[in-house]
Amino acid sequence: MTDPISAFDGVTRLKSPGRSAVSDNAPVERTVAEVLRAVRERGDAAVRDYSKQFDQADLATFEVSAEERQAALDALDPQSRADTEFAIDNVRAFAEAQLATILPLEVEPLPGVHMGHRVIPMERIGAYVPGGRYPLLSAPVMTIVPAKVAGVSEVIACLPPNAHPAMIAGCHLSGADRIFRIGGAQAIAAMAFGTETVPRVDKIVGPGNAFVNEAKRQVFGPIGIDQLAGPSEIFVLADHTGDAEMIAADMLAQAEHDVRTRVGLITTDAALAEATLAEVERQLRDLSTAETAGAAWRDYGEIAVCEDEAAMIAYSDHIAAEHLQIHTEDAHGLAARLRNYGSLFIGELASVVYSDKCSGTNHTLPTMAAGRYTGGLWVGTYVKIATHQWLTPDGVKQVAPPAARQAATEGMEGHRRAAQMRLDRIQARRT
Ligand code: HSO
Ligand code: ZN
Repeated sequence: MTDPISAFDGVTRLKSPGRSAVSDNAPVERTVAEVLRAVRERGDAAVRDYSKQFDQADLATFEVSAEERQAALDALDPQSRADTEFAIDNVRAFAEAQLATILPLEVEPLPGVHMGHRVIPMERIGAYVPGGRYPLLSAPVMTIVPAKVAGVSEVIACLPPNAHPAMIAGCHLSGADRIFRIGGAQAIAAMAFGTETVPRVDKIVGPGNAFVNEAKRQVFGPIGIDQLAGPSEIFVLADHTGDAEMIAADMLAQAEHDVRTRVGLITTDAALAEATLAEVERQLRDLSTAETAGAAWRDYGEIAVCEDEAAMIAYSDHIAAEHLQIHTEDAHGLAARLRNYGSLFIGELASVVYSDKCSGTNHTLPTMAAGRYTGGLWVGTYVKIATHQWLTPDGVKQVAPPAARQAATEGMEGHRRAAQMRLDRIQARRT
């Protein structure tokens, strides 16, 4: 994990983050291990107990019925429904275009040795839809729609029992096959192990609170997970052309998510740094979510002034921010030189908030420097690239001798025999 407070070459800070996001996870680990064990052993009964204990919910059935889906849809005002459908259409169109780039392969790299891969959708996935501070209507869209585009046979959605009804409508419109009112670690446990009512899934996706995250980490192995989601992050790279008002607005937009949101400006322009610092304070004065956004800004906000563009790039690649905006004269030129980020927003017209809601790229993205090794959720999250091969006698003649020799060297007699046997048969047939 990157230490946000440490020094970095060519970078001076006008404002440093007050804290580093590292916290002691041991109590969460213990609670989650206990929840997982109980759900594995007692199924629905344990899910029911934890729903009472953690979510104050005493539900006769977990699954959302067809009538309840309809009621949630009816309760959604027409404009919200149209806006959700707009987001669904855009996320679907981009996922379809991306799927078209994931191609099957058949090659013959050695004469007679044929190999390739197939693109196989997963059978059943579980989308965790968080409750959280705000009912994020785009959250189910981002996890469910690309799964359907990928060709997943069954998409299960779990959301906390007290989630806003609009979230049920969002799951339904996105195409969830089954929806369950189960939240927290018990939801992850139910989907990972299966219970009397919740089927076991192959992979669990979607962000959640610390308990959800830890539960995903603990079930990983036999069950796939997308990634471990941390608090949201936004960084802006800007030069003298940057607009302090816009930059402050984009930073505060993400800061209102959570008091641990990490926001920052990295700039080559000291005057812009000063102006943005003042602008954040000015905008916080009348932002209705200033309590959260202001706390995030105080604790995790930063403004870094870089001696040149190279230092700006190096520092940005070090952070690997979840969302990275570029507000410079040649934004496309700078974009091409960056390596680590979750998703990139090129030029000041491309605000993160558009992709948060509806423009079409996925908003479930790597945080806590995971952008160094992965991109965000996408249609490829829901398919497997699985290899295969087939050989002709000519192919066997090429690979059998080296395989048999290697096995002999290693003392693996069983391997040597199996390798040699086919060659012997082919040669026997010839004579
Ligand atoms: N920024 C969040 C997504 C979101 N924001 C949805 C608002 N609505 C995750 O990256
Ligand atoms: Zn957001």
